[in-house]
Amino acid sequence: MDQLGTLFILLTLPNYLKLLCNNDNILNFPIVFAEASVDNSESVGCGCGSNLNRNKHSDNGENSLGNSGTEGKYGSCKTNRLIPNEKVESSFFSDVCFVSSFRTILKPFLKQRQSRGEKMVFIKGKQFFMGTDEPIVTADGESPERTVKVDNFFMDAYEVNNAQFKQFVDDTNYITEAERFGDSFVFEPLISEKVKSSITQAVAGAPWWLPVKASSWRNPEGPDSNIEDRMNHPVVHVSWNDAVAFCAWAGKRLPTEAEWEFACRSSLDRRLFPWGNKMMPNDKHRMNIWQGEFPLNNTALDGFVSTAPVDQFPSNSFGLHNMVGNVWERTSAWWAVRHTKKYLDNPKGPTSGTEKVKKGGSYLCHKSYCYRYRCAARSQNTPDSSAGNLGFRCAASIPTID
Ligand SMILES: [Ca+2]
Ligand SMILES: [Ca+2]
Repeated sequence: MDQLGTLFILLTLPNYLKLLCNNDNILNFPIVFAEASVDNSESVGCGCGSNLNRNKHSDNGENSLGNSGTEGKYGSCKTNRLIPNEKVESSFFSDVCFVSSFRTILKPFLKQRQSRGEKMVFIKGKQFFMGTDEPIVTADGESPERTVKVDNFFMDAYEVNNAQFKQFVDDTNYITEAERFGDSFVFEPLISEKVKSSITQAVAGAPWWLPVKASSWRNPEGPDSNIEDRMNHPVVHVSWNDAVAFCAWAGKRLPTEAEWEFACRSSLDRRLFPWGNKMMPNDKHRMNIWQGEFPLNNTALDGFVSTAPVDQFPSNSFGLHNMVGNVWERTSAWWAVRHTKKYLDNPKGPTSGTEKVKKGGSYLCHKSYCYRYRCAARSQNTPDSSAGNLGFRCAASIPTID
């Protein structure tokens, strides 16, 4: 593209987007304000999957769901320790708008190939309160509340689903880390008796997680399972590294933690959930988590024992679905639990670390042990770890001309 063409597109891009945002693509979602007191008295222990990290063996370079014996962060949890399994702002834009033809509009600015955009939402960045001064899982570094500003950005309306990931794999022959290592973690009740009978280990502190050979995004519960009837469910058993590869292929990137949390809160300051403080406004389920007694009895009153379609449940006011619940979502940020209270402009997080921040909780979360299906909540995994409740969605920056 010559310089004149580039200049023309640069000058007209905001108007293209404005057109999109001023027609049927605008979705004016009602914002549900719901106030309720929060009971902080219930205990929150281990088992959210932060202990499902692969173990790098320094002696032989192998990487597997091995036994590191490292002390975990919560109570008696042991990070990654396998045990014998006894049983086995811009004036051009509206605040948000859908850009269903994201790639078409932005194609001249993107280095990747044809559209894999799916539905994205333009989010007008601004200042917000990140974290909370009323932490529930203190050890996770949910506090202090700090004033943060994010730039304008795009966010996937949905978690990446199996159909999208299959398109990526078909196009690139990409092999996920779970496939290369030969195993991944699966929630025990979802595993068939036949597969379960061959497993001899479980995870210390979270014995409901089992390392299952040949489990992967194609075979979420092991070799005798498949995704044929789950193409619109979130892809799982993908590592942070896999997620980064997918987003790059799609011409996108992972969201920063600040972007993710801002998108989750969707203009509501200091609320627990994307829609307010009441978990079930009007007694209706708004997310896919666990009902019943964890881990023994999942009543699935929300309709789902495992993953739900990525467009299930109402969106938040930004038009984003399942920001909390369904599957955990990776961010680009390295994990740290201490934060400055200083104002930060578009923070990216620590410059290095060993684990990556994940947000939003999953279908396995219950208030009694993993009350992390809140916008301020956070947890972590190593970049190569994978499990049946770990997924992601992509973000994208507003294009600029170098
Ligand atoms: Ca559920
Ligand atoms: Ca989610």
